[in-house]
Amino acid sequence: MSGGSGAATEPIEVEVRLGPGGGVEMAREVRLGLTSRPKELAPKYFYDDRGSQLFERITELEEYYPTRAERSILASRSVEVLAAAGEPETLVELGSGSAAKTRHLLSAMRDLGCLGTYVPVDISEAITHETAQTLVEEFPGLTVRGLVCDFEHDLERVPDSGGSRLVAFLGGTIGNLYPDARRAFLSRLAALLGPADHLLLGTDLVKERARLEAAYDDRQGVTAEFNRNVLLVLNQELGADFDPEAFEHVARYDSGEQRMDIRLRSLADQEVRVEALDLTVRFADGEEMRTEISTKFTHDGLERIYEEAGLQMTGWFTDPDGDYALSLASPVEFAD
Ligand code: SAH
Ligand code: AVI
Repeated sequence: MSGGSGAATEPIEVEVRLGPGGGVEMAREVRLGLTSRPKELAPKYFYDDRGSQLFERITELEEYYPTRAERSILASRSVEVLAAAGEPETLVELGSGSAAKTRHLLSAMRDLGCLGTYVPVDISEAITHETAQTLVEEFPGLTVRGLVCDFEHDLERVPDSGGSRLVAFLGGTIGNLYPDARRAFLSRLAALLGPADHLLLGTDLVKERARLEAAYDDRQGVTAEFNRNVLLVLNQELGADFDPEAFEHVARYDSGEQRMDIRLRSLADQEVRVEALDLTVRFADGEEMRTEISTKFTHDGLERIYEEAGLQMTGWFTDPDGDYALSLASPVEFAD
């Protein structure tokens, strides 16, 4: 192991910053969501172990093109992306999940000789440990410094291992934030980036309604199961008694807002008890509760979004069909 100072450097260190019950402010947020009109739950609550596994199944579905499209860009252009990002030594990944596509970036970093540290940041503890373990086996010499947290809450706690950083936010997860939250999040991220750092952002692009709605309402019903899983999370974490079969999955494209609007529709008049909140919630037959938005972007729209956050786009990479984009950005304050 290590010699001299005796301070061994572990290949994997993962800090966990989640309170008991899985969510930093889960009780407060869920109470607010269930007592609002219309009712709403935050998508970060999809991702317990089962939710993370269901999401992995979504990424393999015929209808769900974003993962395939993003993988094709990373498989063919990672070296170019890394060169444009100044061959960073550290790869930070927000919402890292299984990091399945991230391997293309890590392989390219290894081939370029700059691979040092990987920093996965995710709200799901099990998948983060699993990913860290798999990656150190796959990339000998790799150091992993993970953080299990709500990245909106704990962004400033992402470990800084020194050297230049590429902060990847893949999968289109930025699209799951509302515009105000997105602006605040990107501004905070911009403030954390140094002169040699870059953001690599994955975004699904605007396209025709039929493809979008099929991608979020697959024939096998995996997305419906993923959506209803949030109810099981509430049962588990907050002692609720939701019957997931009493709700149906709804996925509509809102062309005005350019986003998928994902909901659960109550199939009956029903009452649900949430023990940990000492709350009884009524659902009317047909009442819809939003569980997620998934925003779709355009090149020009994204340029404006970056600008509002103090960032500037420095690279744009799409798949051959133009379904999906990876863009590079850096803080305006360091622009020449
Ligand atoms: N990047 C992967 C996974 C995308 S799924 C891919 O492209 O396939 C979204 C991931 O973000 C999940 O792993 C989920 O656990 C994580 N996530 C969602 N909201 C989060 C939050 N608020 N804080 C931290 N992680 C979050
Ligand atoms: C994680 N996120 C980018 C996915 C998306 O496409 O918005 C989550 C998802 N929801 C339903 N299917 C996939």
